[in-house]
Amino acid sequence: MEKVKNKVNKLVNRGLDRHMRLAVTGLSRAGKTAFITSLINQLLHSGTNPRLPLFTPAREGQLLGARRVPQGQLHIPSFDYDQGIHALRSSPPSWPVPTRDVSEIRLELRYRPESGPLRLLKDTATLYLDIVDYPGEWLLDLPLLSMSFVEWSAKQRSVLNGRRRELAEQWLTEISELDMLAEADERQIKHLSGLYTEYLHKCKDEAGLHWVQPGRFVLPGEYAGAPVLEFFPIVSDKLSESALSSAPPNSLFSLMKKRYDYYCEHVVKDFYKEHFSQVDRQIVLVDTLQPLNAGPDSFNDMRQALEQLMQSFRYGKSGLLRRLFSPRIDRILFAATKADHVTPDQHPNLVSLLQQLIHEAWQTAAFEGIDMECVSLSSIQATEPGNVDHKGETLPALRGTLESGEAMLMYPGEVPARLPGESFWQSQGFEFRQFRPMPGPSDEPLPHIRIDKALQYLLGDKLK
Ligand SMILES: Nc1nc2c(ncn2[C@@H]2O[C@H](COP(=O)(O)OP(=O)(O)OP(=O)(O)O)[C@@H](O)[C@H]2O)c(=O)[nH]1
Ligand SMILES: [Mg+2]
Repeated sequence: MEKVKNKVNKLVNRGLDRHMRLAVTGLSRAGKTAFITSLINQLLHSGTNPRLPLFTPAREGQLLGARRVPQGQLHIPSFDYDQGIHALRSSPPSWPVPTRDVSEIRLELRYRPESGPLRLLKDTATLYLDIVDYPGEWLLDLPLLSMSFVEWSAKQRSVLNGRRRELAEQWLTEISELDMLAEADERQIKHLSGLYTEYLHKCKDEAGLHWVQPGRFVLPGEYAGAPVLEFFPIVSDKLSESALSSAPPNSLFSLMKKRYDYYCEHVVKDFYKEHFSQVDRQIVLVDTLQPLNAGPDSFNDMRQALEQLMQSFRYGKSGLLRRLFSPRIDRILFAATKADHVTPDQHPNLVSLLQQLIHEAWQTAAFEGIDMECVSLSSIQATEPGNVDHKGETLPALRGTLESGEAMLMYPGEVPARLPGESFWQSQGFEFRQFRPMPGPSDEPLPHIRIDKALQYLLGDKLK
């Protein structure tokens, strides 16, 4: 009898467990991996963590603790939290490495329900939290799903000017004489796709640009070497639509169109279906500081890439994501990352700049009744606020250690509260230096700025 009772209790408990899936989105280098690592770290320490005053369940003691448990999707690699922490706690400390493939982690959070039906049934309850990490580049592929090969090619052609044209020169020269309607030659396609991929790498590495499509070309993951990653946009505008629509099936154009369609259908769609269809909450991380430092081209490119990203994530009935996968997101947090790169007096400007950057997406999501908030945060705080004396005046400053090992006390500059115009770029620089993470004991939670605020917004109500 006792055995049966235990079994029934177990089944009831399991039925009462809650699940939640958090989508961490952001362009490449926005700080996704650092955010996930810090979030896991803070939660794993939550039973005794003094660094979470804004996270009510931890502050009030409802959250009993958290632990890592085997993830639900067994075919996906596990998020390498240990490697990230090891790097951060090494001597000298270093940042987690850039993400090259998708990975996932599941946390089990134990809490004391404070009210509601759960409180009547149990003393403790469980929330399973699933988080996915992936390279930022892959997110920019979502818009491809609403474009044909010809439309996508036209879009690529429209940005091939200025610095991009210079970087694409070799590829452009070699394709200039190409007959798209002639019979396809596999070796030639491989060679030219290689040159196109090189151009994308240069955009990213040499020019610090974000808008790089298709994203898998620069970070192929499991598709490395597969023919689905061998195509390129047609940049000649000499071919009429009717000539293209009647292109022979064995022509270069038809073969590339086929690969593009396959890429959309099997690579892009599958990725979103697998990782974004079940999402409950989303955090959008935006690094505004690095592009502010790099100059107007980089800033505008980041802005454009972010706009594209947010357009794809439209949640309305006509939104691409909704039409394809109908996610049930009810809250989105927009976060300006790496706030420890500026002095605390600049944090309000950081938030207001972010608000301007995501203004349109905000309007759309608000219309759909989705809750939203904007914050500035630092997932892993690498500097401490200090002061400098300048001409008899005491000014706020930052103290930290540069990647080179040099100790530094500096004033990085002011963050514009509005989208920067000509005068900002001409009159004022913003100095962004890469800091090393601060050293610290491995049994203590990582230092951060407002991760507890993010936790409260994303999880607080789920742990009641
Ligand atoms: N100072 C400071 N630097 C940060 C913080 N978060 C991230 N960074 C810096 O930003 C870099 C990129 O952060 P990641 O978390 O790897 O970015 P990501 O979005 O995962 O990038 P991809 O994996 O390439 O898409 C890190 O290597 C750090 O140099 C932070 O809170 N403070
Ligand atoms: Mg990453």
